[in-house]
Order: sequence, then C-alpha cells, then structure tokens
Amino acid sequence: MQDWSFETLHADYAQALKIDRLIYDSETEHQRLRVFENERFGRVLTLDDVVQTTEGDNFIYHEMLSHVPILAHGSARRVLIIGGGDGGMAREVLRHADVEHVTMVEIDAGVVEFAKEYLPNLSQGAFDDPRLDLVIADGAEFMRGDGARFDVIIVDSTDPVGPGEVLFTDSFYGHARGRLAEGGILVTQNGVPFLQPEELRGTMRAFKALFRDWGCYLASVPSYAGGPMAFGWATDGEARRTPVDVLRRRMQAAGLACDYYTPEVHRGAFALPGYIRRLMP
Ligand code: AG3
Repeated sequence: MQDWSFETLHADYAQALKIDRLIYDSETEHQRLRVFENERFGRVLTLDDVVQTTEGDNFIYHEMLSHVPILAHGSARRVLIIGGGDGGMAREVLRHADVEHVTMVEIDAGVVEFAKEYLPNLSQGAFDDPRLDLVIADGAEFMRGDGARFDVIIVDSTDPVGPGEVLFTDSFYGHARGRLAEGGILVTQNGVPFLQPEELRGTMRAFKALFRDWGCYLASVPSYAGGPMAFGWATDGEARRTPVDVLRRRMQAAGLACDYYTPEVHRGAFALPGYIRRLMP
C-alpha cells in the first residue's frame, strides 16, 4: 500500500499508519528518520520505520516515564535522560521546578536538530532551558564514566535493535546503578510485553540481580501497538511505597496538570496482569 507507514519491528505483526503528508525522510549517520502527518496522531516520528513518538499520544509515555519516578522520589534535583532526542522527556522532566539539572545523553545529534525543526511540539522549548545539558554521546559509554550521580535516571530508548541494543544489557544496568545517588531511581522503556516478552524478562532478571526493589509498571500507548508498554523500575530505596496522598501533595506542590498521570494511575500502574507477572524472574 502506498502512503502508509508499515512498522517492521515484529516478525509477525505490524501496525500501519496512513501518511497524510510526508514531511521529512532521510538517513542520518545512525538511522533512517521520517516524519509524517497522520490525521489521528498528528506528526509521527519513525526511526528505521518504528514509531518513536507522535504528537497525539506522546504525553502518555513521557508523563509516565518522568512523573512516576520524580514524584515517587520526592526530592529529585538531578535527572539523567539517556536518549530522548525528540525532547519530549526533557519537556516533562523540566516541568518540575525543583529539578535543578537535567543531563540528556543522545547518541544522534541529527535527531535533536531535526526534532527542533520538525517536531517543536515535542520539546516545547525544553532545549532552551538553561537547566538542560545536552550531551551528544553514546549513552552506554557515558554511563560507564564516574561523573555526577543522579536522583532519577530515565532510559528513553528505542527498541533493542540497532543503536539501542546496548541499553538493554546487564553491564549497562550495572553502570546505571553506579550513577544513582542514594535513594535514586532508574526507569526504562521496556517494550510491549505481549509482543516482546523476552525483552522485559531479560531486563527484570538483570534488575533482580542488581537492585533491592525492582519490577515494572505499565501504560497503554496507542502508537506502541500490541497492549500495554512496560517501564522498568529499579531502586535500592523505598520510593515505590510512596502513598497516594503523598504523591497527590507532591503533584500539587509541583503545580503539575497532566493528561495521563494521576497519583491513582501511578499506584495502579504497578499492578501486573498474569501474563506479565509470569515474565518476572
Ligand atoms: N522510544 C520508545 C519507542 C519504542 C517503540 N517500541 C515499540 N512499539 N515496542 C520513544 C522515544 C520517545 N521520546
């Protein structure tokens, strides 16, 4: 079919999005990048034909990977984002006035430049925020370093194919643990478990060996088809137990108005259906 974007991520299942208007199509040094307009989702960004984010539903993913760890932590000052070149994650993290410093490590300078120009709705000015330090580097290598520690680390990655693969290895998670401050929390993009069970299983096995409190939480993102997406959660602290009324107070104090995140959704997101719970080691 012409004028449709077919996703190539899974061997036996594909979603297609109608390309109402092709806005950009090119190869960067690392991957093929496309942006097109779809009537329902607005602008859609694909990397190697896999949907990365859309104007229409990115709020679900970005709110859940940022506000869950930040509000659970309660006093996050320093946040590290690995990946996130479109700027959507930085946008949500920077909504927290208490966050003093955000380091964002993106491997592909092309994505950032391009997102600023063709997807300004994603970053909404986040790249101009003086609290943001954008580093163009390999996230795995950055993690190996012994620089600053972070209260929250967010791995906003692609799927574990191509450049994103190293962000799903035991050694990467081990290095991430070493970069967490006391009580720090690591969260990760962990795929859609119905279609990518091994990806989640692998991460959970690694987390279990490394962290006192490990697991995952869920949210359904329409453009990541196939059921809920899993987000990995790992910490040596107690933040998972933060009660709903405390989350509510923190959310109010931060002046956050969200379209997906609520304190109740936050707590409920950790409830796992049987087929996902069975993937836990
Ligand atoms: N990165 C996550 C894309 C994963 C899509 N994968 C899938 N459908 N299993 C999103 C980047 C947004 N900042």
